[in-house]
Amino acid sequence: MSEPVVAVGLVLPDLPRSVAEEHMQELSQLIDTNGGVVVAAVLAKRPRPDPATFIGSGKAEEIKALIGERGAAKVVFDDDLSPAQVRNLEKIVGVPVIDRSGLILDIFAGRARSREARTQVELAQLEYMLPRLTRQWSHLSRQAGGAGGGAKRGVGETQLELDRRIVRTRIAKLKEDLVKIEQNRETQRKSRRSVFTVALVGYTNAGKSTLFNRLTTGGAEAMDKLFATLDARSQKSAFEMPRETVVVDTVGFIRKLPHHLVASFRSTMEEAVAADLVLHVIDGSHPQASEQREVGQQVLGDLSIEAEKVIEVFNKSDRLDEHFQTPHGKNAVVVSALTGAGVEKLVDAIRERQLGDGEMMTIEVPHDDSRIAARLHEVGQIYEQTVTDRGVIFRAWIPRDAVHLFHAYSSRVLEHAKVS
Ligand SMILES: Nc1nc2c(ncn2[C@@H]2O[C@H](COP(=O)(O)OP(=O)(O)OP(=O)(O)O)[C@@H](O)[C@H]2O)c(=O)[nH]1
Ligand SMILES: [Mg+2]
Repeated sequence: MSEPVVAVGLVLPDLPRSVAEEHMQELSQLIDTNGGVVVAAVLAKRPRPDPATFIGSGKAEEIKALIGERGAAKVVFDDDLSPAQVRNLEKIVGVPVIDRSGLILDIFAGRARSREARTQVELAQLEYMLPRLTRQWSHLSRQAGGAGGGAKRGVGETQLELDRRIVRTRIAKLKEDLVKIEQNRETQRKSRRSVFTVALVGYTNAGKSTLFNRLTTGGAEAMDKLFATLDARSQKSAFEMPRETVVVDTVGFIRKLPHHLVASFRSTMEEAVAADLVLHVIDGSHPQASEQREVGQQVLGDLSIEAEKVIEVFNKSDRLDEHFQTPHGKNAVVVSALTGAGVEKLVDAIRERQLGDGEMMTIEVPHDDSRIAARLHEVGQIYEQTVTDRGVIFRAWIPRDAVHLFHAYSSRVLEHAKVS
């Protein structure tokens, strides 16, 4: 059964209410992903956060009443709270209070499968927990299988000091483990240096794994949950490419991602840094698409990934209405990973990146024009050919200096001709 939760957000003067509501929508998705259900959502409006209770003690009392009314077991905040704010709030409302980082860390902990992801999440959790350890805290050293094993209290050391020492020791151990895991990854990456790697990055739930499955022979789990993917997974391209190509799926981003997670998932995101090409997947149908795009750009910037290495992939085109502004230029493609629409264009864009100076063209050669067919075989790289009653339609890469030879045969020109 889902745990009943009260969701709380704060509206500051510079935030439009509609945006605050979208953010609450996302919070409720996070809560749902974590096995909870929102039984009441509260937006508190204030000029600034209250240092003691974040939302003010009056609002906290209102929430307490709501909890009683709706039978809620927990309160979840859309923002991060200081340890003192959590304590003060819990005193008023009488149920556990979870902040945004705590919630996201919980989700990650529930999803982590590989040794690397589990190490990364545990490290982030402990770093988060350390300043929050208090005397009321359950004693770590007594927990079977807990962080400390059989640590004993030193002379003059309080239980709290012991708990902190146990956590710090564990943090140091996890950091060492991560260094080893990273070295392994690095070795693997070096062994495939001649391979062209394409990394899929972007906001959580944008459709990275669905697109990964389209571009490869599949196997990634895709679902309507936030942070379905935590591990970087790589697989060969299912499409024929000029170079041997591997596609890498990665962990998603979210706005206000807990900084402990950013730090510990750095090695996973290194996959994007090391990639030859980055596909920044954006859910174009999302009401917050432009904010999500900015979050992605921010992360790519933080990773020092140059813009030239990035193609923006506007996904979920099957859900777009006619008002959607189709992005222009070589660095943007519109696809539906679900239906496959536009994927061929994206694959062409990847091929073009690999081949450098040239263009992917669709060229229709009439049956009686053997001269141009010969020319095409001579200078082009042919990926597909379809025989029709009029001629043969080729998908081919043509070097820049030969593009003009085929203009009259390219389907773009043919389509124009049909219209006029
Ligand atoms: N309508 C529509 N839905 C899509 C499309 N692509 C993906 N989805 C759906 O969006 C949801 C999220 O897809 P995923 O591929 O898991 O997204 P992701 O980016 O890998 O998400 P995380 O791993 O959680 O960060 C799933 O329910 C998909 O079926 C698309 O082109 N159109
Ligand atoms: Mg995924």
